[in-house]
Amino acid sequence: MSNNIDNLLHEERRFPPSAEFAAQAVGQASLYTDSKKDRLGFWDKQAKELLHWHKPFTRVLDWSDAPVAKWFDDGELNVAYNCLDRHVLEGRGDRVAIYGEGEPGDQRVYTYSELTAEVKRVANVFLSLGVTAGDRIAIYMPMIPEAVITMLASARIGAVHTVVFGGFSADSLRSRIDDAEAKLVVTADGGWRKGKVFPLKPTVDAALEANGGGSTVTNVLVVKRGENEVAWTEGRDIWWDDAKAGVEAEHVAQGFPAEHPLFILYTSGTTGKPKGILHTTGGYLTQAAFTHKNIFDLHADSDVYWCTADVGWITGHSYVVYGPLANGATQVVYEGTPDAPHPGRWWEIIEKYKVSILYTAPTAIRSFMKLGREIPGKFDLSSIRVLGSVGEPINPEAWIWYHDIIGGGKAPIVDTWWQTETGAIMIAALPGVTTLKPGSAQVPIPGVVIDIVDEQGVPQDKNSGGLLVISEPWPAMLRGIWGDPVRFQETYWDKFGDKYFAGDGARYDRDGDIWLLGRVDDVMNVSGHRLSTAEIESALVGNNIVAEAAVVGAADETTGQAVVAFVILKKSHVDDQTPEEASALLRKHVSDQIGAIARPSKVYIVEELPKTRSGKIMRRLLQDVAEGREIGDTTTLTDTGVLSIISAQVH
Ligand code: 6R9
Repeated sequence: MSNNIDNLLHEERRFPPSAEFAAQAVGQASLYTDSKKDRLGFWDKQAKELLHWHKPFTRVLDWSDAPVAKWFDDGELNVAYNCLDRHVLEGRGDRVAIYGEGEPGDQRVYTYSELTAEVKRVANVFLSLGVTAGDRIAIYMPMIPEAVITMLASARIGAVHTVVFGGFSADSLRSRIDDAEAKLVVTADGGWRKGKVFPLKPTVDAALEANGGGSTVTNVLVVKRGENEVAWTEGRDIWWDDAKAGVEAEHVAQGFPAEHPLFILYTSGTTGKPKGILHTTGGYLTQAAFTHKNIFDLHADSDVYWCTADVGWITGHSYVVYGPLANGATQVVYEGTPDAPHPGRWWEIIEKYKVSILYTAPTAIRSFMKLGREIPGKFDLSSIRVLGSVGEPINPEAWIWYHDIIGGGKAPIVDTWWQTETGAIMIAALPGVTTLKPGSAQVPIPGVVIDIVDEQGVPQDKNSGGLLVISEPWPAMLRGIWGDPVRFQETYWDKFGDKYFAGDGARYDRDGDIWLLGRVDDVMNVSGHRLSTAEIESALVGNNIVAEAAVVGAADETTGQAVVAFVILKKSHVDDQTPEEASALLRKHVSDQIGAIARPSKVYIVEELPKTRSGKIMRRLLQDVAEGREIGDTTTLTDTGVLSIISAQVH
């Protein structure tokens, strides 16, 4: 990435907002001036304007327990009430909340009234299963309306959900269930993907049978979706429809303290074990709603919004569920993949629902670019007026294509930088105010303070780069790593004391706009999803034939980075198979262990790995090899011959 930065900073194209767009924009420049004048006063005002409080707060921020922040902590609210009931009570019950589009083309529409009734019913089901405030619910579902309903029903009763992406393996699911000590699992028989039903319930069964069976889970609630055959454990498994039958759609939402936990979401870190990122309610919902409304210029009574993320990722939490519904938006929830049953599927959906705001990832945009502009060209995309990007830096070529081909040459693109840990967008343009630069995420949102510092923590100025830090607590910030306060402190706070270390490199251009340069730690970004090298390495060495493994992310045209592994086989197993066979077997092994998303694009069987004198694998050099670059500084290597042997094998 860093090699490209000089080119990037020569990107001279500029896209100021049109006068028309600026005039109607929700977010005006005064947001910046107001928040600079009085940052906490600004968030106080947003929290009061955007949310309903069962009990008003009197304190905005308490940072005395740093690095665990408390926002609005003497106030009480109910997240589901904010996303549902109040819209109905204020006369918006007939507005569509969700256009649920199944991959095969089936459609289910929920108005705010219908969604509210359904969430109340499911909340009652949870209560009848003995789930109460503070209990954890694991969610392993396809992208269907029931996933959203489950999350909201959990929030409604003060339970804590942990959504596990439906592509993760039984082992990954089990380790998350165990870490969170989940009482209930909500899943589906299966869901639709690429024209086929992919089973989910069997994976839940396998997860719960692992480790000798005993787990914290007492019930599994199963939505019927794929109609695939499933095994049944009497007494534990319950069909969603049976559980709901005869259950009242009446449930009075109670207020919970603003620091009551809302969800845990697992994300990759620099060591093997995923981190359970903990988010709470009041501050999180304030910033999710604020950013959703202002960054996407939401006019809730006329826009149709579509965020293509799965609820298994943070983007699906903040910008499919909580932000849009808190703002009373109308949105599309699509189950399937972009190319099923035909490569124009997304554009067909935009035409069908007249989507006006689209939020997606650069990896998707690049794969559409490869297929050519003729495909979107067949559909009417004239409803589009705002485009968003998230997950990784968007390269200027993809930006321009997105702008011209999808946005009709006029829709502003907001490139939004944030993380699972930040909970909501942190760096982005305001589309009615900011002059856009393709490739730059641009400026901190109003009310957020970001710096780029050098290794010593010294803030950098225009035209220079370093490490991205967040210098002041923000409302949607993580409140910790579930069950591991020491790791929370070490990962984010030890490096710079009172500033949050994000793990990303960044640079200011001459105007002071921010350009993100990718991760500086051992975390890869594959198709906008974070994967840790350590996690995949530990899956590889978990295979009987493997002695040692090193994993790197290598630049990839479509996915941003691709997983590339270098593996040493155990002497006793070297002759069991050809290197090609070993490579195929290990790719499948990683996919089975972690999920298809982590499957290495290449596994090279090697005899040695480059190591420092202290025995550390030099992944940086392997990355040079994988990317076909000239190999960097090797002076700390024990044996430089190793690299030329590996290089010869790779190219
Ligand atoms: C929301 C999300 C976070 C990491 C983050 C950074 C990268 C996300 C980006 C971006 C450049 C953007 N990232 N958005 N890099 N420009 N607009 O993606 O959360 O899955 O936790 O990943 O993704 O490296 O640190 P998460």
